[in-house]
Amino acid sequence: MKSIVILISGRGSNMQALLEADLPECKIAVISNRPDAGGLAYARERGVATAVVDHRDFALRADFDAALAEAIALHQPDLVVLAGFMRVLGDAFVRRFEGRLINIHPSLLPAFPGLRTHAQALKAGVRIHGCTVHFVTPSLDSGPIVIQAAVPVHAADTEETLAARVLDQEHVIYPRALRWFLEDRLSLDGHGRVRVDGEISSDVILLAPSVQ
Ligand code: NHR
Ligand code: GAR
Repeated sequence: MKSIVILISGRGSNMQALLEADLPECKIAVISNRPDAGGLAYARERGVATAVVDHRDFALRADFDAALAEAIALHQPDLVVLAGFMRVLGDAFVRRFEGRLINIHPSLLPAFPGLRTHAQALKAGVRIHGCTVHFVTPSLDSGPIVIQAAVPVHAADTEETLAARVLDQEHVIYPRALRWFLEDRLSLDGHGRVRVDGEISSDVILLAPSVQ
């Protein structure tokens, strides 16, 4: 059976969506870098193994990364899933798990990498925003893309209303990406792109604003 480790830093709604999705059977553990992460309580209630590696216990990022890597390795995971994990990971960590490390980012990458993505989108005036599941590489928010979902940006949107619309789609696409992984349908094509076996091509054109 495949083993998955989910890394969280806070609320953990993406982790919750993954735990609630009816995925093929797998072993799941949850690790947080914050002892007070809301998602930990939910995972414990469901009987999921949890651990905390508090980044504030380490003066050096490399030492935190090493301790986190050890805590993860105990589970011998086939995949490490960043779900609202808020610490940038160093090259050594990423290389150790490269090819089996994925993240969900709240923008349509390569637009708006980094933090405060919804504020960035509103400032840029884009009409379409969204979220991206990607493999993690040492270079932040720029690894091979697995799946994206788009949402319209409304004139009256605030960071909060836009974030909520994007988050709903995160909860749709992250379980889908994990299902593809568990069904062995994901591979890299050698040019830094992801292949999804059995993918159905779509000829739907999305437009926003959706006026005639
Ligand atoms: N690490 C690598 N090497 N590559 C990626 O693509 C990564 C990563 C670590 C996390 C998630 C990410 C996102 O989806 C992610 C992708 C945190 C920051 C950040 O600047 C940036 C991007 C992401 C997560 N964090 C601050 C830091 O100093 C701390 C912010 C905080 O604690 O609130 O690490 O956008
Ligand atoms: C999600 O929107 C996720 O995409 C984002 O933080 C939120 C976490 O919510 N991640 C990042 O911004 C990474 N830098 P959650 O804890 O409820 O899943």
